[in-house]
Amino acid sequence: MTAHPSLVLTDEVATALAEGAPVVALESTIISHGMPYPDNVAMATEVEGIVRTHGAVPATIAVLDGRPRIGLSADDLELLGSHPDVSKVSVRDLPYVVARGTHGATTVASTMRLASMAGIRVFVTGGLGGVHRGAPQSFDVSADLTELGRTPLAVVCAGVKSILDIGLTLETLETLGVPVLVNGSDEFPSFYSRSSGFRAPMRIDGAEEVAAVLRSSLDLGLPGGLVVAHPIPVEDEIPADEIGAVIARALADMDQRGITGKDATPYLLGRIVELTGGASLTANIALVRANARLGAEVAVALS
Ligand code: PSU
Ligand code: MN
Repeated sequence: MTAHPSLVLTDEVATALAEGAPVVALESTIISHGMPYPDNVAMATEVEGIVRTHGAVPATIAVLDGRPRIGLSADDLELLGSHPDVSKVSVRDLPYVVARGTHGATTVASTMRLASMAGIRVFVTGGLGGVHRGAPQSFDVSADLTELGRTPLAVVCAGVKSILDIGLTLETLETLGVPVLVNGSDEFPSFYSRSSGFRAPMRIDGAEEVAAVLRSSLDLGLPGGLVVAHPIPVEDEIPADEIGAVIARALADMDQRGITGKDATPYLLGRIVELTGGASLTANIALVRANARLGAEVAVALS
């Protein structure tokens, strides 16, 4: 397929896609609103390197000066990590930032959409958005889930954080017709921890098996994507009870400050880093590294 004409691709990404070479999409909200500077820029740069080392071309996605960009330079990553006026852009925000010519960091949902418009089939991130705790009252359900139901792309992540309601998130993914694969484990992971108390909806072992499921989904003409949950490496894990107490505190602080809507996830991520004295950031970076490697292997297996 040819990329949508509104997208701006780097030569490297355009060539790789034209040749059917492996390409891995990466999101930018994790850079601008998910981690502090300068660790965020270092992480983004390192992750691109890991994707390359494992044989694929990285395509970090963002909107810069109103233009949806597929593949970024080192200067672009620096801007996304440090510029104060980069808004968090989910699918509903895309037309607004494009029309106004401003900068936007793309979430899982909008990155999926733009990647798919470019012809990319594999996407690596840290954690997925989902159904927030208290959603039966607040209706706060991430557009990441809706997008997974309608955009055909494999999303490699470390599961969902227990800042969310993991059970309701898995139920919603089932309703939306999204396969949830867990790599190498019978339990769905909860980002910082390999355990969550929820069984893996479907288990696979290795990149070849992920690629086979993705190919089958595409062959069947199913509209949606796949969640590929990759548990954090054992040596980087934070025990569930330890991080659970921190998350409870962060959620209470958020309620007390009256933070809701699109500001909820960035606030919680930042507060957890503060409350753990940076330990959560170390774990977060470690799991993204592991995901980058698996994602590159999936893209290679697919090509
Ligand atoms: N969860 C994380 N790290 C993140 C995000 C979620 O552990 O960086 C980001 C992703 O970009 C995700 C977005 O798509 O937050 C979800 O935001 P919301 O809950 O507002 O949909
Ligand atoms: Mn939300």
